[in-house]
Amino acid sequence: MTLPAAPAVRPAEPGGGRVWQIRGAALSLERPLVMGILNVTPDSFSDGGRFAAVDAALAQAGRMADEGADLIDVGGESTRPGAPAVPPEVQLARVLPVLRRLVRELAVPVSVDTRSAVVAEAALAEGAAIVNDVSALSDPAMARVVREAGAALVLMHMRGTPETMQALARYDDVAAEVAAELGGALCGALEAGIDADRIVLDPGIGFAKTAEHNLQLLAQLDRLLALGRPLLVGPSRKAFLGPLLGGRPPEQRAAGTVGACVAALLGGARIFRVHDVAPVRQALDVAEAIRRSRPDRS
Ligand code: HH2
Repeated sequence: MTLPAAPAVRPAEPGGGRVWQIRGAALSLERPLVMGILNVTPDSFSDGGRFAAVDAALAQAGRMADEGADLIDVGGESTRPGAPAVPPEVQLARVLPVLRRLVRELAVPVSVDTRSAVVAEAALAEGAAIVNDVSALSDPAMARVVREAGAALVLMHMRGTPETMQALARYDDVAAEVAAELGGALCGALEAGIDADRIVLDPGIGFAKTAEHNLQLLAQLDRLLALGRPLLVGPSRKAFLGPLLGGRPPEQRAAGTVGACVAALLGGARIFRVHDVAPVRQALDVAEAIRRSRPDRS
């Protein structure tokens, strides 16, 4: 298989000196950022149905902000393996009432987790600052919507769709292939006129990956850092943790999630999308202080 060449951009430093330009603000990456997950869905794999009512969603977002979340990621479509696509109008009915109040009532930037340009455009009109697109611009209108709003963009790696992706989890060298495919998505976003400093990249833990692929990716984040953009990771409560934790169900995987986040931080990730904000916040702050204390840290 011939892989497209990675774009010629400066490697991102895992540590200081970098900012992520989001809509209306520049987020410093000096300190690791925690993105709290707010799924307003009936069927998400670990919290489906818990925050579908607006008041419950607002309360959960407030809790996550109090616990140290820097961002809140709102989504109205589960993307767990096998999940069917949710029509934009259904996503909008779930997301907009929550997003409107979040933007007014919380001093934390909000991102919208969607593959649909229609949903992204409406969410941005209500004040969202970031589009988190797990399909890395599969909707041909998405790049224009992001660019015109001056929004930030998360480009995540996946193959196929959530319905088809697990059959596509075949790699000779997962880190090289994910880097090449994400590099292609990054080039597409840049060519569409989205500023590089608004874009972060995500290996897509659990998306068209086996458990072994997820571990290999988390162990080789430096190969994705070579693309020159900050890295976001989303290992939170995911299935690959289960066998490592004696088969614990998703809601009992917070400590395992902490382990994955700390390993990813030491590998160069700077943004962490998680359900369990308090323990991840504490762990990252301590791990970062230790990382910064290395005498050889450049
Ligand atoms: N994972 C999920 C959803 N969105 N976005 C990014 N950038 N990275 C991820 O790893 C990621 C994501 C899936 O997790 P979750 O939202 O908890 O579950 P569900 O898709 O079932 O709602």
